[in-house]
Amino acid sequence: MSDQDIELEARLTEQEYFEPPEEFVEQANVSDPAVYDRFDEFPEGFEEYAEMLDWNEEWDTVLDDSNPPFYEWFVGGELNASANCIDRHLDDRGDETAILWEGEEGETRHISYRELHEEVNEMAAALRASGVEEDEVVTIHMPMVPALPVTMLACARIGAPHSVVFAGFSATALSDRVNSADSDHVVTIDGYYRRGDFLNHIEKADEAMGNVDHDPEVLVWTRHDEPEVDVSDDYTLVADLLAEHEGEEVEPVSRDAEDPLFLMYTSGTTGQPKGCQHRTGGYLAYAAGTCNYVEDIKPEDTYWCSADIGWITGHTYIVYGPLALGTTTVMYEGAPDYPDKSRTWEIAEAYDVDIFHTSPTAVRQFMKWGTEHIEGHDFDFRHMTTVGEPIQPEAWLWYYQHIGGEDAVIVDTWWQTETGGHLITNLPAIQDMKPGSAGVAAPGIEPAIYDDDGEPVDAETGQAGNLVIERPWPGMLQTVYGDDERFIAEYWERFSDTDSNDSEDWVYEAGDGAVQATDGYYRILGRLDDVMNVAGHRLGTMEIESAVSEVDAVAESAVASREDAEKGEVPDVYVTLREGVEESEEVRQEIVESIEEGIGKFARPNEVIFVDDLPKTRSGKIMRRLLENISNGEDLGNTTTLRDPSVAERIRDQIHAD
Ligand code: 6R9
Repeated sequence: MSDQDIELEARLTEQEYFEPPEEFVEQANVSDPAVYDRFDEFPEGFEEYAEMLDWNEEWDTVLDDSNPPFYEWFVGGELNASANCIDRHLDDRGDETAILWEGEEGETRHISYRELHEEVNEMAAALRASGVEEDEVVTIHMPMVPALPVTMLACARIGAPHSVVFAGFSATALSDRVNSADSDHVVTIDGYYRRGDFLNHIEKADEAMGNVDHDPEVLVWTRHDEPEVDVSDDYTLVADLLAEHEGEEVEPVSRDAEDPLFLMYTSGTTGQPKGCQHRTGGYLAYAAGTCNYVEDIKPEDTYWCSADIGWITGHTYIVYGPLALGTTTVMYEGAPDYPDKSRTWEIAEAYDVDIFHTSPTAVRQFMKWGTEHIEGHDFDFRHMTTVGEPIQPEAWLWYYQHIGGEDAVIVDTWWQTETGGHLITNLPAIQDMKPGSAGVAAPGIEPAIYDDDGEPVDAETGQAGNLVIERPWPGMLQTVYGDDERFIAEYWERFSDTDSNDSEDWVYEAGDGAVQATDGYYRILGRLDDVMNVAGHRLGTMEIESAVSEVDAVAESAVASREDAEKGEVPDVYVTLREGVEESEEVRQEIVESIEEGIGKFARPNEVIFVDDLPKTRSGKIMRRLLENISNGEDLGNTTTLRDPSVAERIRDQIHAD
């Protein structure tokens, strides 16, 4: 252990809870614990969030739960998300910065609400002129440039749900999503900067279009005034469309509260990702509400969430929530270590960021890089968030001391693509912080821990179990796009009485393990299903395996998660080869490439391990858990259900031979 580790350990042993600074509490958006009582008036409590928005038509029913799990929120209400994020701020805050963007090469753009209004209107006109219709899903494959939120908000304005695909996803992942959503329009960009290089991004769309089973129109933004890479003649340049629609205004379409706002594909327990479908009213209300109460955002703040908009965190906590509240939201295009490891703190200083939101992976990285990159940078956060994975108490304390200067609050927020917004988190002025713990239930949310038989586990027992949510909430997904059965099978079936029409009999299964302490705080232990969390990116082991199976030389494969000090988890791929194929560097390379092509470079395996056989149960199921034990150097545990226990032992001996 280093001196730093010893010091952190000592402090943690000494102190379990950390109080929010008085200065924070005094200015907090919410500091009265009565908020929890108000939200316990279920479902009416959630009206408090809906009232933060402007509605064209007031709802007449807060929650229709007559057909669980197909809940409907703010029924009868009508609104437009783009009008809520832009138009309604024009009178008071038109000249204030809505989006503060910094490109990797150092250029900056301060986009005021008025400018955002103009750009979104022109893009909305352009989309409409290209034939985008209300309720048509537009797939957007774009990096962290202002054109991305502009396109999202333009879609929202004309009532076309968007499906944003993280820019790091491969051509195959893109074509899968375009096919699944049956998108007739795909919006992309020529390229963007990453660690000083201009990446050709459009080539992914070029390749993807060959695998799309229909013929979508491709609209192309350019990172600079002119395209920097070849753009196919079949595509339409957005710049040309915008020129045709300069100055045009598009009346925001009044959307039913239940009309979908977007799809976000996420990994599950099968090879095919699921399109989580989010509603307009409930989602936006929940995004605005949690930004207000959990993130403590005020219009005059500068708020920086360093996630990528291509994931749910960016949707809710870079775009929709912050803009609905009329604040300034920061976007940075590039890598945190380009041109050097102090880039993050330079940005924080230059823009005087008040609220900073990042992932435990980033914190561990900053910690590894060392405090010398922070020193000398004059920034002062009032509030900091973590999301995406459990944060180890040591990393938490380091973040608290070195980034927060011991006078910022930290909120650890647990939630998922499916949940739309935070579900387990403290309200920073109300509860004390407890390193390593996500905290208590958010207002109105009813989490519980069940054992495998569906019996509630009492906090007093200190026992871990399945994290579930016993009551609906406005930010929850509506369904899996086009697949109501999968929606039920993935999230509800296990712990619900699916024959019942009483919503009390329906329980949402999160897929995470958790334990509740007697103080009511939840500690999240990680996924219990075949989903991994690599540097906060969610990946299905089955998705990786299906990419591996594309390689001819491979007979069978299994992906196991290995614990990693920096990324949290990384995938190890165990492979058996076909008869007559020898293991070789070429085959290994082919496997890695197949994963990069099928999913994206961010899914690259930690190791490819060639084995003679995979451990299987008597019924022939591969036991990934055993491989995980092997990858992590743990005991094999009970191997009696294996067809041939010696297989696991041989793999263990092969890997840990030295
Ligand atoms: C928002 C987001 C969801 C999964 C989730 C869990 C893990 C998220 C966490 C956390 C521990 C936290 N997770 N927040 N684990 N503490 N504060 O990350 O969505 O990409 O769908 O991932 O991430 O395992 O089930 P998503």
